[in-house]
Amino acid sequence: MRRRAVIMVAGLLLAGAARAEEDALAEEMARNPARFEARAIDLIAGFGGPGGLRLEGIEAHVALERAGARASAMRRFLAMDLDADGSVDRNELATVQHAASAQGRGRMERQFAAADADGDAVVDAGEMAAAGAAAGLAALGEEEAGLLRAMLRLDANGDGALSVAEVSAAVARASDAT
Ligand SMILES: [Ca+2]
Ligand SMILES: [Ca+2]
Repeated sequence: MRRRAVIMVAGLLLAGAARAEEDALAEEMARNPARFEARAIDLIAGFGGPGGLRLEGIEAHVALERAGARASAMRRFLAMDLDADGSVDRNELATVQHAASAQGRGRMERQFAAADADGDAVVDAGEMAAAGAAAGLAALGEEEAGLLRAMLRLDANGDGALSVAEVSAAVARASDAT
């Protein structure tokens, strides 16, 4: 009995999440239809196959964006690892800061402090990876990823792929409605 209630609640929550995603999609479309359409068409061109954009294409886009931001963040720390032992300590930070602009010094200080999760004045390999992961999520967050995945709701003929025609039709419908 209780289990059934749990399953029902879980089902309601899932339905709620799907609705929230749908609302977010409609909102995004209404906010700036032309920009939404352009972005969707770019995604289809960049990550879609012959039939259009599938979920795998969206996931590839999300992963690529995050990997780029992750690599940039990790590269900054790797460039400070002067003795190549896989971690950055305060001495290394100070040496690198010495050669940087005043603005750069402040930024490095903030990045170092933010990455040093355990506060031991060393950014170790695990903390570098975590800083990279955080930068990836900051570049393309879960909310935005959910919105991109929700674009597949515009797949009007239900073949699992979103075409330019389907996007344009959905945007036209949304514009008519407002
Ligand atoms: Ca080092
Ligand atoms: Ca640390």
